[in-house]
Amino acid sequence: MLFNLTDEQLMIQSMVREFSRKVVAPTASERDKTKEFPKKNLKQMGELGLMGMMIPPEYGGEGADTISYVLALSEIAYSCASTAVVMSVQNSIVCESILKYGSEAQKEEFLIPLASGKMIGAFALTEPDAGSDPVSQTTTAVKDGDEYIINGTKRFITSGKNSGAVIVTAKTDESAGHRGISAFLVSKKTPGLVVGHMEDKMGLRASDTTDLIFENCRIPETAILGKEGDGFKIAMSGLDGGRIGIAAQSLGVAQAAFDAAVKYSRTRKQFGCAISKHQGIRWQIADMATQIEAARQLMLSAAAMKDRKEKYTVQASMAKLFASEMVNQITSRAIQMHGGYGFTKDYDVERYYRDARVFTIYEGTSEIQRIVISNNVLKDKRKP
Ligand code: COS
Repeated sequence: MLFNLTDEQLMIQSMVREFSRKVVAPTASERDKTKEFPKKNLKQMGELGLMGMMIPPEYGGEGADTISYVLALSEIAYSCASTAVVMSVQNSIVCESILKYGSEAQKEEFLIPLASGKMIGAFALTEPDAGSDPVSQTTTAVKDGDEYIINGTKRFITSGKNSGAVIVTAKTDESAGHRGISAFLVSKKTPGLVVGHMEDKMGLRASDTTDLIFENCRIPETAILGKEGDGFKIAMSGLDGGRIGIAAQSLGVAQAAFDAAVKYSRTRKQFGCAISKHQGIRWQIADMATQIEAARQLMLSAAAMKDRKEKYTVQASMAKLFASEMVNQITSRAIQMHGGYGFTKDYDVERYYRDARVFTIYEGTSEIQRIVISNNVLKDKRKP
């Protein structure tokens, strides 16, 4: 499929590119060292309409399409992957799930501040012993009159500390498999909900990743998202959109690493000429450019399918699988092209390499994407 981006999509891409390079990039390396959450940048991104891009204006968003969103997200990831992951979780799995499944009251209370960037959102599915297999989660939500009582621990929650609201999944019926999981939209101020251990990660260091602990956390029954038993479906459909976002993050970081490597190859001289004159380097540049372009097309294709309201689960998995594996190769090659300098903190490629590592892991590992894709090809579900 040939993508002719519309004037509006190109305008959004160029506006975000300018903002990202001028405002987000200059402090990214420092943030990586200090682990300071990019609050100021995110506030400005909210003002630019980047925190609820696909949400209609009546709920505080921009009403943009998915293609515009992935273009914008790639541009933010180009400068700072930590900032991009917060934008990604907020736009797709948080805002879109509330838009799709939330009540009017939930939209009023949470979607409007989230989509306009006044509040940060989190999504809590993973647990210490339930990652790739979310059906094995043990967090429970027990009905008590017109309330639910939630107990359990969620792990690796992006924006766990800095969020104002969280979508949490919990079992409302422990004997019903995936149909016994429900989702709830919970204010972080709720008594019984505490932020636990904060991870010390190799990359995405300015994005906070924490445990969220629910201890007899009482929420009103109106906090449910959708209806009882909808939680697994809400998570899976949210992850479909989220996975296109990981492809966009991968693309942004890959492009940044590639641009840095090309620039370096033109200035670094060995054996009497710029290393870009050596065939070994030229072939690497050609392969890297081709891999990036292939990932871009997969990402745009999945986004276009979502915009056309077609079923895009498999294409989202393909885009995520290919782009996240691609960026790990590109960032590694970019370091190799920088030689010893690439191994130092003086060059950004070292940060890109660390940031990219999680892309083949979060929102479904590469192995999970292969399960989704092969199930679809074989029309036959695998044995776990
Ligand atoms: N959108 C909406 N519903 C979906 C869906 C999707 N993409 N994928 C599955 N479902 C629904 C199915 O329709 C089915 O519902 P019914 O039984 O009501 O028909 C149900 O979910 C179960 O589907 P299925 O049996 O295909 O799911 P599996 O248990 O075989 O496997 C995988 C699902 C492995 C793909 C899933 O567990 C998964 O994605 N795991 C990774 C989780 C993950 O990404 N974790 C990281 C979280 S970071 S927030």
